[in-house]
Amino acid sequence: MAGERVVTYCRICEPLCGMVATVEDGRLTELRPDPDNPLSRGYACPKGIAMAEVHNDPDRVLHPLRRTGDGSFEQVSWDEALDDIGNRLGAIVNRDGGGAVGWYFGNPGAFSYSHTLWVGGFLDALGTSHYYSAGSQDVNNRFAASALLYGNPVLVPVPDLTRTDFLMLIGANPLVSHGSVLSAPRIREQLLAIVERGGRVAVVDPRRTPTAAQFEHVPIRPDGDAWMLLSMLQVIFEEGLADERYLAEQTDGWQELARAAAAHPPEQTAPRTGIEPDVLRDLARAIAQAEGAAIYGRTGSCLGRHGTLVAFLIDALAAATGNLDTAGGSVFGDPPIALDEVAERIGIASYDERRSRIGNFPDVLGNMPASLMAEEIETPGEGQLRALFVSAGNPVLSVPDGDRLEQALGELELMVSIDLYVNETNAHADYVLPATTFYERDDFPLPFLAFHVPPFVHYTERVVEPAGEAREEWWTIDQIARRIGIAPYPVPALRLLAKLGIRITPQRLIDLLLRTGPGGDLFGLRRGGLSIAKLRDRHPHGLVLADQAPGGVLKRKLARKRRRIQLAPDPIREELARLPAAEEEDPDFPLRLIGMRELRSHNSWMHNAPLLMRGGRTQALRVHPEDAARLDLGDGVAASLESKGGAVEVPVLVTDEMTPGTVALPHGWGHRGGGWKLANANRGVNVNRLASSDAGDLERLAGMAFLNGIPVRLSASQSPSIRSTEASSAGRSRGSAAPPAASLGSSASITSPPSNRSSTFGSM
Ligand SMILES: Nc1nc2c(c(=O)[nH]1)N[C@H]1C(S)=C(S)[C@@H](COP(=O)(O)OP(=O)(O)OC[C@H]3O[C@@H](n4cnc5c(=O)[nH]c(N)nc54)[C@H](O)[C@@H]3O)O[C@H]1N2
Ligand SMILES: Nc1nc2c(c(=O)[nH]1)N[C@H]1C(S)=C(S)[C@@H](COP(=O)(O)OP(=O)(O)OC[C@H]3O[C@@H](n4cnc5c(=O)[nH]c(N)nc54)[C@H](O)[C@@H]3O)O[C@H]1N2
Ligand code: SF4
Ligand SMILES: [Mo]
Repeated sequence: MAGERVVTYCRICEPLCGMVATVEDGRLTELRPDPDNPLSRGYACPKGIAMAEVHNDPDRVLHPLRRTGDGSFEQVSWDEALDDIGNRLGAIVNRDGGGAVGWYFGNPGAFSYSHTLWVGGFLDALGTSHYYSAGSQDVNNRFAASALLYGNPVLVPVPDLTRTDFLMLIGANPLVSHGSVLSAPRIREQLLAIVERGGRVAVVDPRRTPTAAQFEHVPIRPDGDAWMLLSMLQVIFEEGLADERYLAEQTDGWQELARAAAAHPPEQTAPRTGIEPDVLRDLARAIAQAEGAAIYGRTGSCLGRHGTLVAFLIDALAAATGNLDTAGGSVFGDPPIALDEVAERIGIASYDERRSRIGNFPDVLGNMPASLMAEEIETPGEGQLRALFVSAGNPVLSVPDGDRLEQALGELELMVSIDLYVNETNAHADYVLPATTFYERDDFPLPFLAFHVPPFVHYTERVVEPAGEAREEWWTIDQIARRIGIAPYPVPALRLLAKLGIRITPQRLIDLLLRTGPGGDLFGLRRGGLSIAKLRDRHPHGLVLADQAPGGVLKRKLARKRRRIQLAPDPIREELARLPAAEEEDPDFPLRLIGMRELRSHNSWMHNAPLLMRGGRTQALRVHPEDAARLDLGDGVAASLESKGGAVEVPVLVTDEMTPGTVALPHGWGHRGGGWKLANANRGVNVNRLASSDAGDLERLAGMAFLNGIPVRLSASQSPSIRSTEASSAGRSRGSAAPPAASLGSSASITSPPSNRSSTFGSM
């Protein structure tokens, strides 16, 4: 194969698989899995391979764009764009203060340490609370729970996959998502290994997902997780299975938690969870009796009405059974940069230190609920949101009630986006500024360091120079900051130094953090310690730091602060008191809508890659055969799906992988109008039109959007506008027409997976 091979890693999702890029004449022409990456060992999924098409996409934005009077965009120079943005932003800040400026930071941003650090610094320097991200649609409840349990939102446990005997997955589908808040390449193999060594993997999910089909499926009613966990605790305390020594030594408030759980025996919660009491008792006993049991919740456990309580109860169950911070249980990473300590020192490890102007929600890591953005723009008064930046995000599709947000965006005085594409959101921006892809920037997996089991670090230089006039986000942020006279640094001391003319780059900052961290070389004082240069020069494939996750990390960290695990903090007590005894039924909306992810989609942004769109695939609503028969809906039939807030028309896919009464529709579709032509040609619908952005509908403790378990009704569509053939091709394409998962053996070719059954296809 011609061209230079450059070793790097993928940054689409959290396993961060090793990649080898082929570079010809300065162009990235091909991506292949890196056989020498010690964790991913030659594995990459179809999205990772297709990233070459995103990178070279003719629809990609490569020059600064300015919106014209008729709503289209024209190319302008960087100076022209930055000067005008600086002037307009400066005028808003002078008039209303920094608190009128906001930022929505999307999911791909989190994969870039420089982007993450400079956005935080920019907003801190402005002194604004309008910081929004994908977190309130994803994981902020998990951070809030950690703040309540451990006093630090960034201390998040991960399942000790290599040693656990019992893994309970709650609302996670890692065979498709590849794992999240957990960086574990080849996760399917890791899960299979648990079973092979005599352990169990139970998957609590309303849908028989590929992960559930492969292991033990425990179907649950949407949003029943809090009741399920309370019942498991009830069984554990009632049957004397609790590890009282662990509880007495390391926790406060466990008796109170036990009393709260006592009110929820499995028989009582069965109507709410849909789980047979015997099944739940068996699960609870198995966890208590396993040598090491790990309980792991992901988005399906986060996006109901009680996400923070659920995340809290997951760790409480681990603590009650002595499985927290111990081998084979839920463990805490101990990476070479102690992110929890750094975050504490520079003041970003915050929870409930500020409240949102609308709805009085607590901040989580400085983030406010993104569902509130529209209302923050619409509502006059002190702190009204007047200028909004959106980087690496598409909230019109990803946040509840995109229609309302879209309207509100039109009321802003200034909107600026930094992105690879003109998407459904930044189509409303005054400027769209071209970002580099991750292959055009250096990276270090700062936010994911503690989520690797075993601990692992990796550094990569950029693989190719930025295409066109694309620039890294931190550079763009720095340029705008200079024009309004601020320094966008995440550390207050650095902002002071900037006043003396001393400026720093993210590359310098990350090296400083690494070298002075627990694994650092202390600038030569610690032999064998790490620096960025050392990682780059000696460990291009990444470096495994230990065979196993260390145990006892939490104990050590809490001891230093003279703190214990809090099992009955006030906000949780109040939340428990608020838990309704029964589900609120509305006969007008008898079904429950949940989300799902697809192997060949990545939220909203990979529908323009031809490799991923092959086979005429489109979005479809999964409906159980019983519900379909009752409603007289067949495969491919167009249906109207309505919630109290909105309606969409979708083709139906009848499948017994659903539980009766529950329907599933993927998010990230509903493309129109932006610059991505192939995506627009396969548009689908925006499921989040059915979700509510009202403050009263958000989860109280972290402002989580309510996206799983939305009450809906379904009927045959009256409109002939949906082509029914699309739906049936959506069903068929899962097995046959999809691109193969890549695996690199001795030859550099992509081989087809051994099986094309939908339960195993391409997920590892
Ligand atoms: N291919 C692909 N991979 C991805 C992404 C993608 O879009 N495509 N997105 C990435 C991102 S941003 C993230 S955050 C991760 C998410 O990673 P995961 O959370 O593992 O991904 P999901 O497939 O959404 O899994 C959530 C599961 O929860 C179930 N569920 C829904 N409601 C409930 C409920 O009330 N209770 C329970 N117990 N389960 C419920 C759903 O059926 C679904 O199977 O995936 C990442 N990886
Ligand atoms: N109903 C429902 N809604 C959901 C979810 C769900 O499960 N159900 N999941 C939620 C979750 S977990 C998430 S994470 C969110 C995602 O929501 P968002 O983060 O708002 O949206 P994405 O679809 O990830 O869009 C990312 C944008 O970033 C751009 N981009 C990609 N790489 C880069 C880069 O390196 N730099 C820059 N500047 N731009 C880049 C892409 O072109 C795209 O426009 O969706 C949430 N919404
Ligand atoms: S699973 Fe796929 S998208 Fe995720 S990091 Fe690996 S190759 Fe990239
Ligand atoms: Mo996410």
